[in-house]
Amino acid sequence: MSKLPPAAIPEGFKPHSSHWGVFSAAWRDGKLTVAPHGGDPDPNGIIDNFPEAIRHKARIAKPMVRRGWLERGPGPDRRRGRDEYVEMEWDAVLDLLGAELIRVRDKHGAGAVFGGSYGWSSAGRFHHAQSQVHRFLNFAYGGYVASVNSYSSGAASVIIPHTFGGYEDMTKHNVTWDQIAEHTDVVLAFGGMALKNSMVAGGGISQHVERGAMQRARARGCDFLLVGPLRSDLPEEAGAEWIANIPNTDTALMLALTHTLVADGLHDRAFLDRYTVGWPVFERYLMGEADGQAKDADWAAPITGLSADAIRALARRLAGRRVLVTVAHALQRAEHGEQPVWMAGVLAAALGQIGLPGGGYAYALGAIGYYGRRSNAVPSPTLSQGRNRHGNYIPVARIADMLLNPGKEYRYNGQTRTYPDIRLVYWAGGNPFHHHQDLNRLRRAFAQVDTLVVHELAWTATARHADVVLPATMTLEREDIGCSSHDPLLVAMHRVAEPFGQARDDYDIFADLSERMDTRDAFTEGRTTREWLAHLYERTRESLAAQGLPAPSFEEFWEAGHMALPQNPDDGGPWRAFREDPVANPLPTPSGRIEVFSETIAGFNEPSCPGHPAWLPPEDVPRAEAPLHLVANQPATRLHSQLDFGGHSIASKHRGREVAAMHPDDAAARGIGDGDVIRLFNARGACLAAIRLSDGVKQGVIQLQTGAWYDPADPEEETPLCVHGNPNVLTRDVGTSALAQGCTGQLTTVEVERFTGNLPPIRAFDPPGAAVHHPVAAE
Ligand code: PGD
Repeated sequence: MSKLPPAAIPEGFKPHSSHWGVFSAAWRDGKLTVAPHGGDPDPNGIIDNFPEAIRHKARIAKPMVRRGWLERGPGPDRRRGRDEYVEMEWDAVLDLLGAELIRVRDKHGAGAVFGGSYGWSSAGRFHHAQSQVHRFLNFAYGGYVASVNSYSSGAASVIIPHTFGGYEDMTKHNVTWDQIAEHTDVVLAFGGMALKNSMVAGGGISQHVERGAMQRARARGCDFLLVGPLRSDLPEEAGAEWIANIPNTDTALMLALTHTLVADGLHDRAFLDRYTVGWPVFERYLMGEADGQAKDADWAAPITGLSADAIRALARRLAGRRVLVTVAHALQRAEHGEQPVWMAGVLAAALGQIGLPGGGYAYALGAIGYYGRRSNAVPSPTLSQGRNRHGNYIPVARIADMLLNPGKEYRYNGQTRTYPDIRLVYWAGGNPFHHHQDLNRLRRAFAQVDTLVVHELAWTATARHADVVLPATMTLEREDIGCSSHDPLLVAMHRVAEPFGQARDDYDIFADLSERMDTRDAFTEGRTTREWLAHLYERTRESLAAQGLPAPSFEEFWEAGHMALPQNPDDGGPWRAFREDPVANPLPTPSGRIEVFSETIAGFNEPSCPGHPAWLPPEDVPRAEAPLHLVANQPATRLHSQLDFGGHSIASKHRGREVAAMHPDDAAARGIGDGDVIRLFNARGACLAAIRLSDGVKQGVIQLQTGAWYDPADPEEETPLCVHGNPNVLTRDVGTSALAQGCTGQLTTVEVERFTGNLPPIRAFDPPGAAVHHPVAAE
């Protein structure tokens, strides 16, 4: 990967984009070559996964049907994930699937189809796989059981609307990186702001600015304070001080910081009076008047693993300075994940900095690339998904619960809801065997349905559990438009390669299936892919024209390859306006103010999420049989599980196995040396990984990033060993609380030991066994 002059597309290269960066690509001597966007100051190396991935053996070349499903027909089957596959021709497989879709629709209706299809798929906005599935099901079925929220921010996206107002306002229209570089004195980053996370943005990103902004802020004298168990969660450029607390104790630390501020009279009483509601109720809890326990530094010290003096000193250091509090998505992907999201805003309110340039609270700043930037002044092209008239949904991370417990009641956001009885699951553009927790439980859940359909470009474990596997094109094999709402570049994603084998675009597959459901015209609106791109582009062009700006035709945009978009001013968004006049510009909360105490949440009567932020001790804590915290975080060398077989991802592994990191003292106590293969295990499962020793990992913690493809040593077993290093065989499938039911995959507890047995081979990227289907003529 070489860096190019600004905005140039090298001779013979075609423009394209990915969630991890805008780039261009060409074939040179039979090999795909990629170059990052010339205007990108800090390109993301993940684009280097493409060259090896594009023609890799892990790609799916033909439609495949699971033998058991083909021979015995639809129905619950624990052979999923264990069976072999039968190759079929496109027409035959679409006939078969069309008939099954009609059977389920006629017999069970839209409420028996789960079409949530969560997943990031690829950057292009037209071939966005989730939108394609939803659109198809909305026309073919009139709807489907959907999923709400995300694995990224399941807890935050539910609590923020109750307590601070709009989730988008909190994350996307708030403090920017430019403001930090210019104004901030202290960035107090709970969970850090790891560049591997901010270098990714759904829809694409043309300029990775975070490293440079931290460098500028630091050079001006800004202090970065990293609270968390991994030193690598802020880059070297930030020159951060590392406050290594015990995982999932941040709420206790925030309470103690706030307690010191109040006890010392350093809190901003005028701000709290004018801009918040419920502070007096919370203050009684904080100071111990409500329950007899002051949440002071002495109380927090043993919980957090920090000294009481250090906590007090930290609080005093914050008072009176331009402080920005941030909380990584990771913190709320854990038991009671709502609490640090809420409490961090209360701490920022006590400091009185909310709404000032570079100050206050910016939840998830640094956790993903579209936060901390200016928004575009024109709308992005987006595909309409149609209308889901069925209306039922689950919180996204409750999928296994739903499949295993049809008819069971559960609580979500103040409601009592009932799990539907799902017969057919349709997935495109996601990998539940990457994103979900307790994968052995997920296998049992997928064994319950009649039919599991998956569109995939490669043989992920999800594809290996499907009944019908339809080969999808990779982004480089089709045309699209790349953009996100906070990146100033619209990208004409040109086709760079022919489809692999018989792979087809998700759109074309759904168009042909719609034919079998009698909904083709509604689904396609009579447009080819190129016509759709021109159609979707028109909304952006019209808005440019209405603002009197140059508005090139689609053909001109396509020919140029890129187009710069105008952006809105960096004006602090609704937070600045609220600070300036809270009556004229109230927050969209019930009170119009920051809710330190929420009557709405208190009214839900959930012990797992009371009416103000509180310290709720987690259940999953280190104990004899699982004495280490496992941090299962986002990977640096791929996006989630995507292209795990690409060169950049493979290069980060140790002899093919994923690499975990732990403190040398924890390793020595277990006779483990650098580079050894270890077994991580707990009551739910076990996996192998190689080990790297690092004093940048807090003692008592082991870190294993997500995204290594699940690779069971013996798929016939109920809880097989994953030989490759997928931590989701170990994580817990429980919701954050009864309020949000978010994913808690970031943290669990494990034991580890040196693996001394014969090393099992890694077969994650080998296609499953297959036979050719020879249709037999009817007698
Ligand atoms: P990806 O690996 O991006 O993971 O979960 P997600 O399911 O989004 O999956 C996308 C899949 O789409 C890939 O298999 C890719 O091959 C496929 N694909 C790409 N393009 C196309 C296309 O055009 N068509 C089709 N049909 N398929 C395509 C991510 C999720 O994981 C997220 S967002 C988070 S934040 C969570 N993070 C954690 C975590 O921190 N810790 C744990 N333990 N677990 C997590 N899971 C979550």
